[in-house]
Amino acid sequence: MTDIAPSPSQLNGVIAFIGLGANLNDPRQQLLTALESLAQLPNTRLVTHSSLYRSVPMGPQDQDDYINAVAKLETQLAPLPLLDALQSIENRQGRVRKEERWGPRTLDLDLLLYNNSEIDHPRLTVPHYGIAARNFVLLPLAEIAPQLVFPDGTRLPLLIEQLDQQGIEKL
Ligand code: ROI
Repeated sequence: MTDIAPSPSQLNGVIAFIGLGANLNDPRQQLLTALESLAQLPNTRLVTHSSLYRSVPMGPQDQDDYINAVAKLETQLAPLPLLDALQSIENRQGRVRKEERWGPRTLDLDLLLYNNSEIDHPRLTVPHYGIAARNFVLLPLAEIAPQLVFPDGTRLPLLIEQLDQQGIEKL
């Protein structure tokens, strides 16, 4: 009997969407490096990602514009191991967690959605709490998953219709 290792294209896992954001230390490059790291995660395939977007900061305005994107993964990692993997990518790219709420950051990786699951854990809330109100999440998400329906039945196209699309530009 011959053992044949499954090639990444045969991986069967669940779909997870990751929000990427950065506004320090060459934010475009931060996102490109992070996308490469996502593609290297174990037992995971980077299915696709959105364009990069430039967005005005939500929160304190005395910080630079952000670069944002959304990535679609197929993964066999459970939610918390996936969260650990995302945080280790953030840390490798020089993320320092500061006291200041909503301050600038070199890289934010948010687990937005995990396989139509609703997760309420001390370390992890899925869907991500800010998802429905943030144009820098919804627009890139709609670019790669235009017909997406959230676990609570909310339809992404409806949110996009109602969305304030000021202050964001596709690059
Ligand atoms: N604002 C924008 N435009 N993009 C972000 O990714 C982002 N991330 C944050 C806060 C500080 C809330 N503001 C942001 O964490």
